[in-house]
Amino acid sequence: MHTATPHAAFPAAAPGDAPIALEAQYGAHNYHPLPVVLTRGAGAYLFDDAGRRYLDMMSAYSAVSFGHSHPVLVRALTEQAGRLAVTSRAFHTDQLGPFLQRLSRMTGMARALPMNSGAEAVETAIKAARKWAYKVKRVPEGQAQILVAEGNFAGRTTTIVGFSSEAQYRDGFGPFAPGFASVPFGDAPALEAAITPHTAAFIVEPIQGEAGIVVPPAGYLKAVREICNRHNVLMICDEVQTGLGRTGALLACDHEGVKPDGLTLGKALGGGLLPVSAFLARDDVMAQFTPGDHGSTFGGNPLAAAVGHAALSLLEREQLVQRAADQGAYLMARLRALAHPAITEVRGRGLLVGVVIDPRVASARQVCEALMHEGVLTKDTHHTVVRLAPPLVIEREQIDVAVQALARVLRSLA
Ligand code: IF1
Repeated sequence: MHTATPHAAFPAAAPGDAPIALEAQYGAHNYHPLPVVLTRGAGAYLFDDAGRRYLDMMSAYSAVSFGHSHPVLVRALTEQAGRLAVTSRAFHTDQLGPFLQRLSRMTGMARALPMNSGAEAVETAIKAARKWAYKVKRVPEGQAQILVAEGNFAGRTTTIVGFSSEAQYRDGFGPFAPGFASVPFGDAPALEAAITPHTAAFIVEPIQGEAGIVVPPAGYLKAVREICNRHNVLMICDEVQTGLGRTGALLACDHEGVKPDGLTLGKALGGGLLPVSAFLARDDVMAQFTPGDHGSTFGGNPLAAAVGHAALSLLEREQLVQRAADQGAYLMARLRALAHPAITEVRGRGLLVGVVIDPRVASARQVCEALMHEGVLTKDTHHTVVRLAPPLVIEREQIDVAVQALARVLRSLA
């Protein structure tokens, strides 16, 4: 009797668009995906359930910088998974220390605290900044303030959406944590004017991703650094999206020669295979964490550490930072050379590029849907911006294919 199949009455999933219907019926509707069902990825390509091939011009919001299923990373993953995957931080492993050393040395930060998602890394930064403010800066208990930039995106936790300037991200999810205030992005004097004796930190993306690939004026990060120094405020850069080569520098802060006091990394840190994030900081900031203050069941697990370590090694070995700079410059030059009237702006840095579409011609979503039919996958942001952020391993010929597809799409929509 025990061998009877308990769910024999349930129909098996049918082929075709059944996966979409199943998501619609059994999932929460918190996303609006393009109508394509992906089954396989390799390098800069994705394949759907009908075997059609697509160029991936989004790379999972920069998480797949190395391309899909990079063999070196898959090997690191499978070898470690077969040996030791998850232990919790109740014990040491042979993988965590070397990973943290590599991560700290590459980024020039003193220490790293591993987490899983980007949002958790930002939450870790918030906790570190507040405790540093109370214990080192001597801000009165409960009064620490953290400044953020308008247009920020740092994840979906209740604390983080509480300081978002996007109404939809907040609507219905309050009450929110106090202790945050916003200043305009790219405006250094506004930051300085907002600082009070209780300000612990300023958290900022060097280039705002979700806001529509917004690049601040030249000199902004340098000015922020000077202001933070002057007022003993921590400069914390959220490089979950911009870090690890995406913008043509290891860190986007490097473009202005600026070193932050705290840094969040995620996405590409997991090699496109696992969620791996980290908060990195200078010594006196990280020293605020003592045993029991903070943690995560999965953070720093040996599987994540092995894959993260392999991803950092690969970044260096394949010189992907320089590659992002070169291919990004080529992509932007090709897009600008289109000189298409429906494109009102091409902006970004490295392989993090936004193409602004004239809303009188089409919405960015319409462009992305049409691009899908041309074999190019990407995602719109803020209704008017088509995001182009392919794997850093993308070839020039593949960039040409994507740009030609965009030109065809714009011609057909105009
Ligand atoms: C979604 C965009 C990208 C981030 C920065 C922290 C996080 C993110 C700078 C949190 C996450 C995401 C998440 C994704 C959409 C997305 C995004 F469309 F909003 F603009 F990447 F470009 N800091 N970014 O960009 O990381 O907790 O998600 O690992 O749908 O929410 P997470």
